[in-house]
Amino acid sequence: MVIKKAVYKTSVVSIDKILNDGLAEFAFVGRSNVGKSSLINRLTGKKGLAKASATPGKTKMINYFDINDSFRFVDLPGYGFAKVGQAQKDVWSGLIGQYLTGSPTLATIFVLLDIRHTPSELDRQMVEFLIYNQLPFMIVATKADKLAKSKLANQVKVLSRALGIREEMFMVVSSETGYGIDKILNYIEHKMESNNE
Ligand SMILES: Nc1nc2c(ncn2[C@@H]2O[C@H](COP(=O)(O)OP(=O)(O)O)[C@@H](O)[C@H]2O)c(=O)[nH]1
Ligand SMILES: [Mg+2]
Repeated sequence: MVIKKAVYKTSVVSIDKILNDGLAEFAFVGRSNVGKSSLINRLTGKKGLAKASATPGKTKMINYFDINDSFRFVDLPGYGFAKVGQAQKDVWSGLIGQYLTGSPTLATIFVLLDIRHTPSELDRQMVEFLIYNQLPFMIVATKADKLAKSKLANQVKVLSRALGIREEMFMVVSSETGYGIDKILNYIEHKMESNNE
């Protein structure tokens, strides 16, 4: 698929403001700094679309982008800022959790993990939450350019075992080099086709 048009739509900070107009949504979740905004920029070919890196304000919002006038990308707040404890547990009962369980047109949730790191407790909780709620998700292992190509496949095995998720659910990408970006675009294209059947 080619993304010809990508425009910022809006940002919301409370659940009563989430969009609900029937457009299919592809959401991006993961800890802060894992590469959510960079991936959206790379997929759309628009460098400044989702502000990459530390813009603290935006990171607490749900940011929507309209793609090809036919679906949306949704940049979700990063988890992992707060210290472990009550504040952290509230992530799932808070905005992210409410968005994920309250968005009937969610086509896929892309869960981003840094390919170099063992999944954190919060990554594990996220995956459990998605499985428990029977939500459609895929795992995206980011920053592939930071590892030798020969090590990528084995690292996917490691992550797959750590999470108890089959390897077929993993896509490996680099927003830096563009590695794996076509796979995600193809995946989205197929998902949209099957949505329209
Ligand atoms: N080397 C490398 N750096 C990346 C990649 N993706 C993101 N980054 C860097 O990681 C940092 C956080 O990225 P960002 O997209 O803002 O993460 P977010 O907080 O999940 O939205 C920034 O400094 C990016 O330049 C990648 O594929 N390769
Ligand atoms: Mg971001």
